Amino acid sequence: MKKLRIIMVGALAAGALYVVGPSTATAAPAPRALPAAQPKTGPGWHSPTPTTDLPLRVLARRHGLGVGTAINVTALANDTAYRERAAREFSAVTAENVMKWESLEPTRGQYNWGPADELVAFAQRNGQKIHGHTLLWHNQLPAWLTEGVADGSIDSAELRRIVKNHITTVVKRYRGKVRSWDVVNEAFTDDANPVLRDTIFRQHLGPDYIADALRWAHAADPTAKLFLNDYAIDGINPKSTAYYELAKELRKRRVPLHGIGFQGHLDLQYPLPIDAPQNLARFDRLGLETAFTEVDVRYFLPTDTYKEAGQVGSFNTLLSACLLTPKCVMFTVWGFTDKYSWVPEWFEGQGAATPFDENLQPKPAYRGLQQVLAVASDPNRRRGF
Ligand code: 9MR
Repeated sequence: MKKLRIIMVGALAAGALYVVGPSTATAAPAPRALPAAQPKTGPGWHSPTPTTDLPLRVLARRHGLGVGTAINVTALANDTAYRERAAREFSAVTAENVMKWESLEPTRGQYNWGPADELVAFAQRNGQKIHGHTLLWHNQLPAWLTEGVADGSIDSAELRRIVKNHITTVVKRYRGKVRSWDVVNEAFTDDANPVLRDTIFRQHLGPDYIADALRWAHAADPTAKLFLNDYAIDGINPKSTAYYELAKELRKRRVPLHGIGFQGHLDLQYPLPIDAPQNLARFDRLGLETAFTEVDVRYFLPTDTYKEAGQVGSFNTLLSACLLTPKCVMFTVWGFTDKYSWVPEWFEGQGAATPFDENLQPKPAYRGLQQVLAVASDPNRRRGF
């Protein structure tokens, strides 16, 4: 206590010296004239409150940015408040599960298009673009495929035909409807020296399977933007650098790769990827689109004000990184309400990771996104400073 008091007295004294110092030593310089007040009307002026409380899709429009959400198709069918909020807030949607291989082709040769078609119809009714997720992923593959490969009844040549056929069939069905596809999802390992994951695709189609998949998808819909998508690549780290090197090589070989998806699954117990703008910039310089594709910010419950503030800052960091990147086209959250988030099921004790609570009411994280969209000038097209 005594020690603390001494420090405080010292600090006060230092402060007093600092304040008194300059005026006794030399005359204070005359303040520079303030610029004339900016007019509070006309283009570029956004008065704070009334125009900030607008749906995200409206606020994002002047940036040319899509704001998206993953959609739970069961909730879409059964929950009116969910459906209305999804339509009102977002200009892009991603299927949380129903466009994955296991869901589209549960039995070999028998496609189950129903749920995916419902999502496409919903998006079209509401003027939303669709980000297709995902053509090739080592998870949520149909059992007939993984078992067939494991027991040798599907050999490498056949797997190649099956994969080509899957990509072609799915991309063609949604040609002109899906704006962009995650062609390969989570292709790299997580360790200090990331390499291509040892999936059935890597094993049986060879290391160039990503280029092949991109070419097959491009042939099926030449207008779709083709992405690679992964988690833990939001900042600069060995894994994002592995993507950077791969992207550079694919571009050099003129393989049709058009974008990189940064999932943005953040967790408050880990460092915030504050260098996301620098990371996205290097992909941007390769001529690629970028997007945050699955943003959520989880933490250990219960909620407190520290965590809430951390969550606001985390969402805003990623959104700002996107706005700072000329070709960052989309900012998508992985579910917009805690009511249906994947987080509590997968991480024990964690949750509250989305911008709306379980009653679909806006949380501070949502207000933060609104404010960043409202306040940000577009650094590439509209900054008039
Ligand atoms: O949110 C999805 C969850 O409902 C599924 O059970 C899970 C199965 O692996 O996949 C979740 O979505 C994942 C996405 O497809 C790819 N990136 C990570 C997402 C969260 O796990």
